[in-house]
Amino acid sequence: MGLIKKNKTSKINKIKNTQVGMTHALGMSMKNLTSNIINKARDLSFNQTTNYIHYEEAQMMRLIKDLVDHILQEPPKQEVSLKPGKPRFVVPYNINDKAAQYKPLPFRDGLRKFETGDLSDPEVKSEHRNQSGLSYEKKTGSLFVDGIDVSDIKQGSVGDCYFLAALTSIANIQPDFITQNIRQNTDNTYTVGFHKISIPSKRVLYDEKGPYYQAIRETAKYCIDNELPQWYGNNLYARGENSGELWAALYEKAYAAYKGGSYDDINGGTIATAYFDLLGVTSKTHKHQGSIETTLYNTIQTALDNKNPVAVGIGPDENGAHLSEEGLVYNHAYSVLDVFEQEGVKYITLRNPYGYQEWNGDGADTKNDGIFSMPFSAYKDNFYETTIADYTKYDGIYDPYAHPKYRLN
Ligand SMILES: [Ca+2]
Ligand SMILES: [Ca+2]
Ligand SMILES: [Ca+2]
Repeated sequence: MGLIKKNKTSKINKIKNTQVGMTHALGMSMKNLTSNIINKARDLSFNQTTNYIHYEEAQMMRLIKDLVDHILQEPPKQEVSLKPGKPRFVVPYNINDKAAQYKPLPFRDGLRKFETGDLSDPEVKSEHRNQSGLSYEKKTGSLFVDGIDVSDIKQGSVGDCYFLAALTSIANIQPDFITQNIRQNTDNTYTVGFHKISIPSKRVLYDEKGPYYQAIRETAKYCIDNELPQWYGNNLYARGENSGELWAALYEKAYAAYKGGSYDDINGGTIATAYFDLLGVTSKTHKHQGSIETTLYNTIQTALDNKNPVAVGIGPDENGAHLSEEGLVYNHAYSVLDVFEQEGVKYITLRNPYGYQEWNGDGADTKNDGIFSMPFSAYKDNFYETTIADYTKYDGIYDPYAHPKYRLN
């Protein structure tokens, strides 16, 4: 048994003050719990004769244990300072958690390596550097106008169709991902989240195939301002249908910062790389040559039903032509928006990231907004391979087979 004399209110107050001080340090959510504990301690056993509170140590210990457990569950409120060279963040991605499969990767407070102020603006493409009419200017507008849709993204004068086609396919199917991975900061800068694979330790691991390094996925956030390369007053690179909507151009600018600090660094790439950089997941590519039409159609339909983004690439023309006779752009990437059947014919709906220049064969429409449908058989024949961001299988963090360059044999 322990004793607290109740009429010595100063002692109660002292406890209270200590608790309040602790509450302040730990955050408001602790307040109720600590005052509950104080009240419970008071009510435990007030002895009218002795004017003392008699309390069972076991009871007090339980209360204190509850408090300690609660403290331990509380995430740290202060920012985490991280040593360079140490892994910043390992995402324990549970592939069996169906709900998690479609969740965007959220910003994690406390991981601000790339948020300590504005990064320098990426250099424009080398071919643009000495051209007149070009300037880097603050672009006023809103991050989002009328929500997110595919027309918010139009490719400019850099060859990042693979990135913008991937981004468009995400905007089409998972618009919440976009809103959660780009945000405006209070100082009018913007932060965009990407993903990286790195090797946190040179410790060699072994499996049945031999030695490998463990590769992990990290989140990497890039802070940029609203200065964008302008060409006589218009965005030189990505822009939206509405010139006052900034998110696509800012996403692209942050991607240039992430890929090396120049728009040259994003000039050319693969859809699968873009999906990894954007979503942190591996992709599956389906070569069209030799594939079975129905199987490919069903695979794409299933992917879209499961909200897995899909994009497609078309190879270069043998003779170096820019456009096919039916209006497809060679050496280009398109977003896959939908598949459907009409009167027994299978179709696919695509979008050219240019925001114009459409297929003019069977199924063509008259609105030149870059979105068009074509028979699936023509899709299979004209395009080279379909890439599906693979949420449902494996995200590639810990699997050395998904990242063969980390194998040591
Ligand atoms: Ca700047
Ligand atoms: Ca919009
Ligand atoms: Ca159209």
